[in-house]
Amino acid sequence: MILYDMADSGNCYKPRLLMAKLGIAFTRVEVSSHTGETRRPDYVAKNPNAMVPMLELDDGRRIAESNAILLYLAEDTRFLPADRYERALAYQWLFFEQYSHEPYIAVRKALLTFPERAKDATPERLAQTLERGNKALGVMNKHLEQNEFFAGSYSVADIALYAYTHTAGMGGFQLDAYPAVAAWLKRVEADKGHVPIGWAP
Ligand SMILES: N[C@@H](CCC(=O)N[C@@H](CS)C(=O)NCC(=O)O)C(=O)O
Repeated sequence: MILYDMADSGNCYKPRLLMAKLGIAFTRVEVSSHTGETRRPDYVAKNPNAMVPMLELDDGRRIAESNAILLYLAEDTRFLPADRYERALAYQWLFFEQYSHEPYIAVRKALLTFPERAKDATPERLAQTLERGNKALGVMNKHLEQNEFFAGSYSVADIALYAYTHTAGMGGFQLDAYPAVAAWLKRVEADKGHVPIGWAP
């Protein structure tokens, strides 16, 4: 399989982390948004949404959207709960990650650390992403005060939420204010086969 990937992207880290844990061999092709490669016509022909990650299967079929890739890879493994209710919880947190978490926590980090995004880092945008990102961290903290993981045991939901939560400090979020989240980050890192964001096959 080929993963169209970007080394410092949390969205791309999600499938990389799961493939590392599953011991799945893959080729990674760097397509960086920093240099505009995601918008190159040959890449847009493959993914009209002009984003990474994208997984290309051995037969040439392709899957975009990080959480869809996670669900594809996790089928019949311990990373997708067998129990119907817990599986629904995993979906719940995957959708939460994309709608209520990533657009604020990932985006604020990009606004503050990616030179090409600096022009978008207006005071209004920084204030909005800070407020909504903190709301998401609060929701996670509340859940994690009562639960070890997001959907029963460690699952794709933890992978998806870990990807940008562990670097939230780079976006100006104070993780110390969310002790249950901080403790969960350590549990995720202690799960068998964990690799850091910089890992590549
Ligand atoms: N919802 C998508 C978001 C992917 C996304 O935002 N990818 C960024 C890199 S982290 C990207 O490719 N941006 C392209 C660009 O800005 O040109 C997913 O979860 O895969």
